[in-house]
Amino acid sequence: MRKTLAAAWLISSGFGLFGQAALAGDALNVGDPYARAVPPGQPNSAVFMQIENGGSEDRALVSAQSPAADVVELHTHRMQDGMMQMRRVERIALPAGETVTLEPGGLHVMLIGLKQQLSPGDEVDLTLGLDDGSSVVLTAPVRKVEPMSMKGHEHGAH
Ligand SMILES: [Cu+2]
Repeated sequence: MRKTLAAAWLISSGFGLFGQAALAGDALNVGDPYARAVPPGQPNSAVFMQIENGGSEDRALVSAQSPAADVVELHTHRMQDGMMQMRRVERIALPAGETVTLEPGGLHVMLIGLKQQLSPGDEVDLTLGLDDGSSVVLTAPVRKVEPMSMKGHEHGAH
């Protein structure tokens, strides 16, 4: 694990129904978080990562916040009428004992209305809110992500 990430780990207690709920955050392990680099002027970007739930209870990601963007939403991609489209989701399930991957073309944390430049080498601070009221604070380095392949979408050419 990168040193900067380890140092960025903070588990803050929330307002869970039970006193021990705040401890649930300890069972979560976020691996390899990164934000997509975008050219200056581009309004939106996304953050990806792997979230491992090493605990015995199912958890869910229910919110995200970042000083880097006006609005932060949880998104997925879905095929609709033969087109890949982004959709906002209320929650991202984190089943006990499983690892959920947020990746280009799939689940992601959407940054809408960027307030800072996202160039390779920059960093994005992100707070993930969980369904038990706890939260996870992390820092995601900005990386260049190759655009999704558009092969298979180009049926219109004659
Ligand atoms: Cu999105």
